[in-house]
Amino acid sequence: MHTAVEVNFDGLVGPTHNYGGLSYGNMASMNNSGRVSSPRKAALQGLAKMRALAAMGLPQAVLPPHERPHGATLWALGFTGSLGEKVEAAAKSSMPLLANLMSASAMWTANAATVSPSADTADGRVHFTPASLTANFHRSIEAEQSATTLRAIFADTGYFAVHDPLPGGGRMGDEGAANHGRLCVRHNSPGIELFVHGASAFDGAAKALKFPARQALEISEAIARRHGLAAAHVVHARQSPVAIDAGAFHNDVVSVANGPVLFYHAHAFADTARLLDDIRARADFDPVFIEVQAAEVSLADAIKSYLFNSQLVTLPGGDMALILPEDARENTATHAYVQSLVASGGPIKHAHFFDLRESMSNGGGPACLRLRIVLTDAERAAMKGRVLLDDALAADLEDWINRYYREELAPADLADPHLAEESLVALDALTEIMGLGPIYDFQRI
Ligand code: SUG
Repeated sequence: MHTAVEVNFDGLVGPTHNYGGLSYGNMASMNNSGRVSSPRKAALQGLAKMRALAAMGLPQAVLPPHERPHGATLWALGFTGSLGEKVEAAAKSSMPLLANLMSASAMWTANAATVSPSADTADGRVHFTPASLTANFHRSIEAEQSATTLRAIFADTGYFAVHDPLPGGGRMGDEGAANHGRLCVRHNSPGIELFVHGASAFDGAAKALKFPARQALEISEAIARRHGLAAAHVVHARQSPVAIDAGAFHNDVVSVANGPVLFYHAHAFADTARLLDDIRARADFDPVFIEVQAAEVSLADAIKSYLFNSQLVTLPGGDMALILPEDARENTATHAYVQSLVASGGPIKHAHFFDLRESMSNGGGPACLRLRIVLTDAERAAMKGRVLLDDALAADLEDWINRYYREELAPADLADPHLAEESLVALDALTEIMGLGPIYDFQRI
């Protein structure tokens, strides 16, 4: 029997990281719109988390940022001339439009794709569906690059199937692994894949919401079908409308699964009792449900502190640990809860806090920054490129960040044609470091 491990693929924060106020329904993005960002700090904070998890003995990998500004979309929108000229013309036409094309939002790789491990799929390959992310324009332009990058790394079609993003107009949204979890006892045997949706695309329920329900039931069902998952191993659950309207724009803001554990807020799901029954009915192991009551941590505190946007990981010795943002330590109710949780004698025995403020200020916590990919030894060996983080790669990435990234970025700087040039020069150098070949459009023209 092959061993299989979960590899966390973190998104490297791109050189144009900024606060564009682009995500309606995401409180942090809405509240921090227009603030001055620090791309360098953001990238270094993310890298520090990757290094720390690798040092805990957890397999860690990196996904590169996307091309920003997005030249192909500038061109498609009728902006012509050199890159600098396109950026200047776009800035004159609409700064909000330019902000969309400059966003470094691809850092949140939990939204890059939904991934099913080979133990779960009919053809025994790892299946990927890059997310269409159609709920937000700045994120919808990620889909094509995510597919290209995944195909560069997971190029061996004997082991991997990287599908095209699903069609998505209207409410047929796909937000990737942020609405997907997997329960299992061992990664190399079939797990239960948990798909969470905001609403059906067609029943009108989403219209009653204040904030968008980003993931459609029909999309989750399509992914389960095309990945070849056995119906007996799939569970669909609906997000609670209350959670969406309180700011849980993705389910991973209010729940996280790892191994046999589902850790979630009492208000995360529309029908919790049914979800737990569905899991119990399918599990050939004892699932562990850790439900946090509103009296312990209110929904508002959970969303503000990102308690559930932690990474729940299994350490090499078998203990589970929560990887939390500093914000969860600063929030009194959340911190008290975490202290009681690790002391309770349950499976979660450790809590580690990381300063991820630059990403958090756009609504991206530890779990948003990583895409979990379960791989057997043979699949891991079949990956292309220098993506697995070791000390040497971490040192090269740190040098690269310090060399190319700006210390600060104000909203008006997005119109600076030099920033656009700097960004592409940096990405060109990165593909050399990561041995990925010409994955960006600008490298192929
Ligand atoms: O899609 N924020 C992202 C945050 C994604 C978090 N990911 C997960 N929960 N898995 C979003 O709302 C804000 C960008 C800005 O406003 O500049 C943004 O896109």
